[in-house]
Amino acid sequence: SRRSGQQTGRYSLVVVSNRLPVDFEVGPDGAESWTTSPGGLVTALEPLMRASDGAWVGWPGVADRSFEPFENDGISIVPVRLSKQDIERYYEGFSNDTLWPLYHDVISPPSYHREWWDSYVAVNRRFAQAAADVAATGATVWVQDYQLQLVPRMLREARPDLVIGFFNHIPFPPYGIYSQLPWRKQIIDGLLGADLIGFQRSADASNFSSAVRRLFGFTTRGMAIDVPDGDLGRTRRVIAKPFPISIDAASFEELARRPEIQARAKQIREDLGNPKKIMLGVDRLDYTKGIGHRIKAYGELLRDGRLAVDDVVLVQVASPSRERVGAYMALRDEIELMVGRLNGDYSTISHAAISYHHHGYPREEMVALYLASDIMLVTALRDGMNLVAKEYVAVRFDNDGVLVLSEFAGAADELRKAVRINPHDIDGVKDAIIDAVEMPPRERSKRMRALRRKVFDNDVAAWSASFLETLTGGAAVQPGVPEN
Ligand code: GDG
Repeated sequence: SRRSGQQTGRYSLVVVSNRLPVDFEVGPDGAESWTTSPGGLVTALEPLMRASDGAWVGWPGVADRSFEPFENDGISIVPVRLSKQDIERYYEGFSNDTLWPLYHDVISPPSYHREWWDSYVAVNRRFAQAAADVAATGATVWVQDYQLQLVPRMLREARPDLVIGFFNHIPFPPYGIYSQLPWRKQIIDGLLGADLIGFQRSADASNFSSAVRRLFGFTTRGMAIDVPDGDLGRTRRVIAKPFPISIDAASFEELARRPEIQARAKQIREDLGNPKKIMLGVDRLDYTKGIGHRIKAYGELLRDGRLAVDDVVLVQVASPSRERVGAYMALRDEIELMVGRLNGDYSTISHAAISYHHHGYPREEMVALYLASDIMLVTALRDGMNLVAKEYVAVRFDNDGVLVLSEFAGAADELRKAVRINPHDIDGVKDAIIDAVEMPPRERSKRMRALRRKVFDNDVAAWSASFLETLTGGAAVQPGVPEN
């Protein structure tokens, strides 16, 4: 029962995300090329996409350029065009300066601008149309993340034959916070166009269901929401359910076992002066990650003499992020002021208190850093999952290392054997760091084994398989099913 005028495409599995798994790049000499950005999501979906004739709809990372669909490594790439103004309003504006802070407990105040909202609607429509154009009759479409929350409803209206899933990679806030949003009903209505809405934690799924009840009064029972469909009193069942995302754990362990990466880890320890304990933070430079709280706790431990600068170092990788958004510029100044002060107060000629890096590194270097570090500090104030915590665990095949983990990261639901912290409680963070420093080897190994079981049992392939099986009832998307 397609709407007249809508042609169907040929793809039986369509993934829709803000960014494509490939980036279009223009070199300094003007040379144009496509580079693959091998994220976990691509790794997990690649085999399924190849086996079931899949297409990926998204933005190629460059403004004002149109591209025809093309094939990349067995996956069809369908680029969506964004203008410079779309990027400013839909992406940097509504996505990263309205929704991102709102969904992360208003750690930074969200900005509400009607022209950003208008752009968000227009761009979501463009993504929905692109997906509708390429999806085969009865295809499965999987929409990713907060930038595209209106796409499920728009798709369902254009193509009622489709099976539509949505996964939210960031938290869904409690109603008291969510209700600030001037477009709170439109966003919920957009999401309810999906058959299955996945969240990181069960708290996110129940926050969503409660917003549905408060704003629309629909009946919800457990994970099921009955959404009125048409005017004959019929309802359509939508499921809102947690699917905690993960990483390709085996590939991280494989990297960690390579002799050259182990040698690099040793070299890093030596270059840092072979301190007794190396602590590590790895985050996009984002106000949700609690980088300042971590530095404050560490600085007080040095001040109090509970840690000595000759014995420890904090390596902080803060990868550049959203540098055109005001809150991120202010955060960078704040963090770099703290780092400078702390190093000024406590570093000696031979030992820096903090080794700070505002860079992105190749994955190999990240794995070497994880291997070289005795203690991993994840102090997020709010985080959908936090993959860094899982990556640290996946590389520690030596069953050593201590993970200090914020209870406000989604990963805390699964990684119960981490040293848990409330990052707002600076004294508690300080005590947890000392516990990690003093933890005996047997205790470290016992905890790391338990953490590794969790991460390897639910890797990203298990995550995507379980989402798609729930979405399609195990029928529509299976690798190895021949076409026709
Ligand atoms: C969002 C949600 C959720 C970081 N710096 C470098 C680098 N990274 C990699 C890490 C990790 C990824 O980026 C960051 O993932 P996180 O999960 O930690 O955080 P977000 O970027 O905020 O991701 C989050 C996630 O979506 C998935 O659903 O877990 O809660 O906020 O893989 O290793 N990688 C390299 N160089 C760097 O400098 N190569």
